[in-house]
Amino acid sequence: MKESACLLHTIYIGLGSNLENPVSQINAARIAIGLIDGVTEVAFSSLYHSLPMGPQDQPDYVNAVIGVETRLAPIDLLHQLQAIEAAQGRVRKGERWGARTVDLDVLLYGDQDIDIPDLRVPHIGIAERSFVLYPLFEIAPQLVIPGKGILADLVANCPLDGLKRMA
Ligand code: ROI
Repeated sequence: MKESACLLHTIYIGLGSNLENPVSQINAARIAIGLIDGVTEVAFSSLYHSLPMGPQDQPDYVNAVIGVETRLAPIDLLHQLQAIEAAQGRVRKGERWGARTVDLDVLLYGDQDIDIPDLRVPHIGIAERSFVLYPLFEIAPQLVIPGKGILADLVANCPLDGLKRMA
């Protein structure tokens, strides 16, 4: 990968966990993301306690959003994030929307629209999910989301759905 040929992008990644001590999982993933070669953390939101979206017979979640700068291509970043998920014991059981030790979603990649196998950016549910919008707004209140609009407006129209910022 010829990193030098690529521009520096600001990327936002959503972190979510509801198994095996979610706060530790989120903190471990944050550290691991910062250790990816060519990735620099520029912002990290508070941790948020959230009710499960999707099947209700699973534990509550802890969510956060990290902002990073990198020249890595989207697919290379995705592979690095998948390796972190695997290292933290994430098992994909084929069940859609089931519990997970850690989930790392590329929410935004600069102002790009990306649609390649395994990666849609902006992330598909970004505009409706309180556990994504509120932490993102905390660290990047000025953002405009390609195809969705002004982040502040999306937040204003998104119910909290039980989301609570943790101390
Ligand atoms: N629900 C919440 N509250 N937080 C998440 O990170 C989360 N992630 C998911 C599904 C199963 C959709 N529900 C979630 O992937």
